[in-house]
Amino acid sequence: MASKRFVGAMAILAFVLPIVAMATEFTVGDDRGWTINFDYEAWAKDKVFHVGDKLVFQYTAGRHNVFKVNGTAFTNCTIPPANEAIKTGNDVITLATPGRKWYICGVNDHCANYG
Ligand SMILES: *[C@@H]1O[C@H](CO)[C@@H](O)[C@H](O)[C@H]1NC(C)=O
Ligand SMILES: *[C@@H]1O[C@H](CO)[C@@H](O)[C@H](O)[C@H]1NC(C)=O
Ligand SMILES: [Cu+2]
Repeated sequence: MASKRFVGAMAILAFVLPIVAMATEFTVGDDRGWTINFDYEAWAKDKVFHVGDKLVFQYTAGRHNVFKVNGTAFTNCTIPPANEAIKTGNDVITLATPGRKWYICGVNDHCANYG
């Protein structure tokens, strides 16, 4: 199934490997944080995530949010119910299990970033 997403979409896929001795904290998007028009695919590509590591999503509360979704919802930008949103603006998510993890922004069309 072809992705409908464009470069700059607020959607991130992390491959999480088994636990290591020292956990790492990753600020998603580094200095840019969680925002539109940032290539999260490229950001994640050269990172190695392990169980116990943390993903920190930083943004102005209200502008964006974070939903943990499955691969189908990630591919289709299907936004879960609003009550599942993580939305403090400094959202720390601990990678608790190995495998693929998907996170998207549920505000407007940020996930697909149609513009
Ligand atoms: C993905 O999540 C959606 C919404 O929660 C659910 O309906 C669907 O069955 C899930 N798909 C898989 C492959 O788990
Ligand atoms: C995802 O999108 C594809 C292609 O548009 C569609 O065929 C499929 O039914 C969608 N899946 C869900 C769970 O919405
Ligand atoms: Cu957003």
